Amino acid sequence: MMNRVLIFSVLMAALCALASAGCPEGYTQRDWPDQHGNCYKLFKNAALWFHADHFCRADGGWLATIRDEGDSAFVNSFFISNRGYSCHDWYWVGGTDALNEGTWRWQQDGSVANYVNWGAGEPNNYGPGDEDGLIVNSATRQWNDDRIFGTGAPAVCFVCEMYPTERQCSIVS
Ligand SMILES: [Ca+2]
Ligand SMILES: [Ca+2]
Repeated sequence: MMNRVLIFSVLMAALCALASAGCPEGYTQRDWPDQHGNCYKLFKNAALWFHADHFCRADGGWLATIRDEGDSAFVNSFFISNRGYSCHDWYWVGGTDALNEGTWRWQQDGSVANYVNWGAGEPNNYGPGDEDGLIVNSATRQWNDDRIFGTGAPAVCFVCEMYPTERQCSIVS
């Protein structure tokens, strides 16, 4: 009898945890277990990388991370299917080499980008200032480094990412 009660409690707790994972309004949850079912939102506002990074942080997340081919495909199709008429072909994600020129890291956790998908000749840190923000061409999924603020910095749509929310879940016994 005790065992049954215990098993029931564990089962309910597990169901409760599953049911309570979710995303804040405006965010879409990715199919678990891909990136732990993280939440994504496309901001259809043209912004500099610098500002885009700030908006994602303000929401409790980060500019999207692309750790592998699966992330690249997911984030790109998420962008394409949600962009409507507001966004152009390019969007910002969370890679930057602002800290150390040439070393690309993710804003999510500062980890070095091992998977990369640079377009031909990129990253080139082109121009008088640094190009330290990671911008993606949705037509090819390939990357370019571009300016994060200042003269010539592009303003484009951007994708924010965050962990699923854990809501309070009480079991009445
Ligand atoms: Ca750079
Ligand atoms: Ca470049």
